[in-house]
Amino acid sequence: MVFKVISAAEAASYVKHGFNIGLSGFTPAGTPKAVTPEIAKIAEEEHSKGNPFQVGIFTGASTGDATDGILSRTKAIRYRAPYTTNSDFRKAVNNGEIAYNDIHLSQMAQELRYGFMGKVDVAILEACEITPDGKVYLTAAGGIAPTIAKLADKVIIELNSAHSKNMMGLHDVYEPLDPPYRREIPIYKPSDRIGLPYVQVDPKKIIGVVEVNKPDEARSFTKPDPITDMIGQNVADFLAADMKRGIIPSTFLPLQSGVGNIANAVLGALGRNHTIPAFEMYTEVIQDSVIDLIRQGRIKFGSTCSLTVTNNCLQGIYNDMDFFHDKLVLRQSEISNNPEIIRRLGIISINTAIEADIYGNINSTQICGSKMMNGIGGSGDFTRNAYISIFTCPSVAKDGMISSIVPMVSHLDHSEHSVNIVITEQGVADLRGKSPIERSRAIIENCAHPDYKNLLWDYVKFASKGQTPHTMSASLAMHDTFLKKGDMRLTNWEDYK
Ligand code: 0RQ
Repeated sequence: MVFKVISAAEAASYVKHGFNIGLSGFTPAGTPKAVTPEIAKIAEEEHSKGNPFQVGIFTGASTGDATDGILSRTKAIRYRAPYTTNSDFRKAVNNGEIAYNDIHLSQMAQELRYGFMGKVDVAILEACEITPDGKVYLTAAGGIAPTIAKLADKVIIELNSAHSKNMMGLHDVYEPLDPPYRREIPIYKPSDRIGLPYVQVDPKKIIGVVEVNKPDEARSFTKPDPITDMIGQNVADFLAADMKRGIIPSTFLPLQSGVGNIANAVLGALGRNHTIPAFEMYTEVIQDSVIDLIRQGRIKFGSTCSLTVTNNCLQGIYNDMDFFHDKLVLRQSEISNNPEIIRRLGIISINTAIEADIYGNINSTQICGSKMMNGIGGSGDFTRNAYISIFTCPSVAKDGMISSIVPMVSHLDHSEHSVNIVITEQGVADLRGKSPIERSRAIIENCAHPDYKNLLWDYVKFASKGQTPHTMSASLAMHDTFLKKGDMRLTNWEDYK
């Protein structure tokens, strides 16, 4: 190896208080795992001496405990962008200890290039191979790797032997030019390849290579339950019906699907519905369910930013790379989530809401308006540009004490102008071509839980008239009642008139 092999601790010693660190990966897939715990140790040591030590973190999306978890617990993060799912990070953000910038995933790389978030001091890339001239072959995710490698003063490589070198060739690395020189991104179908299979890093910037053998911190999802199964079934039935009446072409359109149990249930139901032909995915995250459907021939091709799969599933892909190499491509988030491509390809997007309001506005990120849950992720990139944008959620949360359908969302991520379809286990509200009042009827009638229907109808009856009827003193009364009494069902409109 022409590059110096260094320990994770030595690599971490290059990171100073106030640095901004760029990380490869997207979800725990492809995220560095050895150097960041050593940075946390330095933070602990410095803090014990009374010295400040905090860094900024730039990533593709969420990471794992070895990054967001450990660094949050040791109070080593000053600033971070974008999406995250870590509970320790969440606590620190909601306590006001970390500045969290929850931007659209497609914008992360370009906002770094534009200089909106300050300089990148060090980039840490997880690789399965590196050549003497600085060709870095990434592992299970594209993230923002080429951008941080280009912008950073110094680069650290985590060469992780837990990832097979069979990964070489799966990535398509392409960085658009910035305005005023940007051209169209020439992807015309999900399987188009437009770039290189590696990230070219200036060898002079590479501090050293840390040899690692650590699998991704993959999460396994709980099995679908009757509620997520019903949501999945409703999505599949809706799409099949739209295809039957010619709104979706008979060849079908590429799908994007978010992450989590509902997404898994939706894909399972789509796979089982044989009136829907084998389809393609143009998405940001591929979970185990997609890999199963590729093996079954129900999904023809998957373009993604990450393989957020269980370690068993990932090993299965590595072992069967002869089968998978022409059925998968890994891209950076700037390309997998690019609005231009999403609109051109006519993607059907399926994402998860925390709550939807009766007019079709969606909150995906904040509980009761102020407590951050995870972040917007790629849901905005896809929703605003989709051929059909779908949001799913159970009709109630916390054993029925919270209705996911409310008069007005307590925080807005996706507006009524972008949201086409809302689906709960109760049914489907098709909002296309409808006025706000027509939308409210469809959402309350088809999506609200029976415990909440009358409460919501009563709100509509007494709301002040207008194009989007609302009474300001009552629009958030269900949330207010939950915060005061612990159950939205106890809302009494008389108290808010
Ligand atoms: O709380 O963890 O205490 O049990 O929220 O909800 O039902 O387990 O569903 O794991 O899919 O998460 C929207 C957060 C849903 C997620 C969200 C509580 C509920 C539970 C989790 P507990 P579930 P999920 C993909 C693209 C971002 C947007 C997106 C998400 C916890 O899907 O982060 O899709 N989406 N991005 O009890 C209070 C409500 C609630 C509520 C749910 N109305 N009020 N609590 N919960 N609804 C990501 C990427 O781009 C990589």
